[in-house]
Amino acid sequence: MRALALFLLLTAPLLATAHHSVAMYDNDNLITLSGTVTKIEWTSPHVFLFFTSENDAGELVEWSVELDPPVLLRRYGWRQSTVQAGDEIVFTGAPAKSGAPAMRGAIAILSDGTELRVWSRV
Ligand SMILES: [Cu+2]
Repeated sequence: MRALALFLLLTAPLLATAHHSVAMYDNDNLITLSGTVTKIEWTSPHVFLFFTSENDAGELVEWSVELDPPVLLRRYGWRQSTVQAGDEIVFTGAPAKSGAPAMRGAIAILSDGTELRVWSRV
């Protein structure tokens, strides 16, 4: 029983990563963008955060960021109150191969400089 619990504890992050394909993202070419949070949705199996960022033409574009499941984010130090709409944020993540303004998050830097992981591997 104890061995099973330990096994589940050790493999949970792997299962969480594997259950949902990240093939739609360019995981070998991470990008970093700064912007302003518009909303965060604490949904399962994945949390989504939206922020607006200025593109090269000076236009505001809304990006969606896919984060790990809520249970893993809490392990990385996230709470529901960590990020609010209007907060400045910097995201490093894997952009969608389609060219859509979407990414799989890897690391977030909050407005106070705190760096928080958002996925079990970068
Ligand atoms: Cu998933």
